[in-house]
Parts: sequence; C-alpha cells; structure tokens
Amino acid sequence: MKSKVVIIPVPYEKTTSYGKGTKNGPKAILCAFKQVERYDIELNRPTDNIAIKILPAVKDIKKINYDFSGGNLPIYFGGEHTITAAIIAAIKTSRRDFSILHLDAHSDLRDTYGGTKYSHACVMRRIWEMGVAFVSVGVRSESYEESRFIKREGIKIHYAHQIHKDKDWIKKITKRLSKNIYISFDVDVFDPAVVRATGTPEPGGLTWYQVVDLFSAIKKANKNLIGMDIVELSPVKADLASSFACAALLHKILAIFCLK
Ligand SMILES: [Mn+2]
Repeated sequence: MKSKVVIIPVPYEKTTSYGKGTKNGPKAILCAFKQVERYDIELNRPTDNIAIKILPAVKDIKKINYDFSGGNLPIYFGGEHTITAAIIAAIKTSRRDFSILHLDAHSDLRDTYGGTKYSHACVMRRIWEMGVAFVSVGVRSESYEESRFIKREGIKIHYAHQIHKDKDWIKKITKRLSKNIYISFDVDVFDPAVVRATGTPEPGGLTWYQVVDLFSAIKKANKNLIGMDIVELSPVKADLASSFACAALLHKILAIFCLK
C-alpha cells in the first residue's frame, strides 16, 4: 500500500488561559498550506508527490484515533495542547515502542490548572503519568511548583537559555530519543518573530533554522516518525505570518521525513 500523510484537524478549545482562538488553528494552517510551494529548495526535491489525506475534524477528543497502518503518518492539528494527552493514550493502545519529542515554551507539568487536570498547562503531566518517555525542548517558562516536580522526578528538560549557549544541543537531544518518535509541537516554542499568534507567547524562543536543523539531525540519525501534532496556533487575521509559518513547518516535516 502506498504510504500517505493523514491530517486530522482537532479544533478543541476548552481551557485556554490567556489568548483565545486556538479552535480556529486547523482551518488557518490548511488555508495557508495551499500557498506553500511544493518544492524544498534546501533538499532540491519536489514534494507534490507526497499523498496527503485530510480527515473530517474531530471535535470530541475522546474520539481521537491513531492509525499508522499501511505506512500512514498521522499529523494532528490543534486546537489546544490538551489534545496530545488523548492522542498519546490512543497510540498507547497499539504500541509502546516510542518516545515523544515535546517542543514548547512551557513545561506543561502542572498537576492541575484553572481547577482542571485536563488543562493545556497540564498535558505533559498527564503523559508523564502514562509512563511514556518524553524529551522537552525550548522551555522558557514554568512555575516554581513545576520546577520542584522536575527536580524531584529527575526529568531532564532542554531549556531555551541552555540551547542558546550550547552548540551541541541538537546532538544531546537526538541521543536521548528512541528509534520511533512522536513529535508534539506547541507553536509557542518558536520565537514570537516566527509565530506570535498563540495563546501564551514567550520571548526567547527557537528560530526557524534551529527547528529545521533539529528535525534534519533527527532524520539523519535514522529516527522513525510515527506521528505528530501542531498545536496552539490562535490565528489572527492581520497576522498571516504565524499561520503561514505553521503551514511551512508542515511542509518542512513532509520534505524531511516523507520523501522516499
Ligand atoms: Mn506552550
């Protein structure tokens, strides 16, 4: 069977705490993606031969499915970050041989936030409870309570300020990932110069090329991408750059991981 990328829009928004509108994220990324050239200059490869199937939106996160059969690569568009806990729970029903590369400005390790355990600010805590290994990258904001939890549990986070000063940061991260990886990409990991239309923007984020270099190194290390999400875009009409950056990110992922 011919492999294909399967895009699953998940316009879920229940617990956004600051800027609103992430339920409009999937539509904005798909709309911007129509404008992205299907050719990667760096790789000198056209990408229009990659089959892409767009599924109907999933509004109830309890109904999230994961189907990797026949070489399908599922890519979920949020929506708020909470959806990742539902995705990982779905993946876990069929496989356990993977780790998560979590890119985010926030560690998302609070036990509860705003009175709920299912806040976008708690998603990695829920995943930690599932016992799935993860590597968090680009964090530059967390609570004191989270920092104590991280130290107590021996969780290793690649903070943005460390990446900023370490020329070996990519090597260190790649080394920690298992063969099969799932990427959870909170778009606020980018510096606001790249994406600023997001609910909780933070200064000092990753640049476009830092992200591209990280993904290229992961591919070069022969990692196998088993799924991905792009979450927390809160599109603003006057800010085409943020939506377009997310669509360009999708294209970069396709070029790096999906060309045969
Ligand atoms: Mn975040």
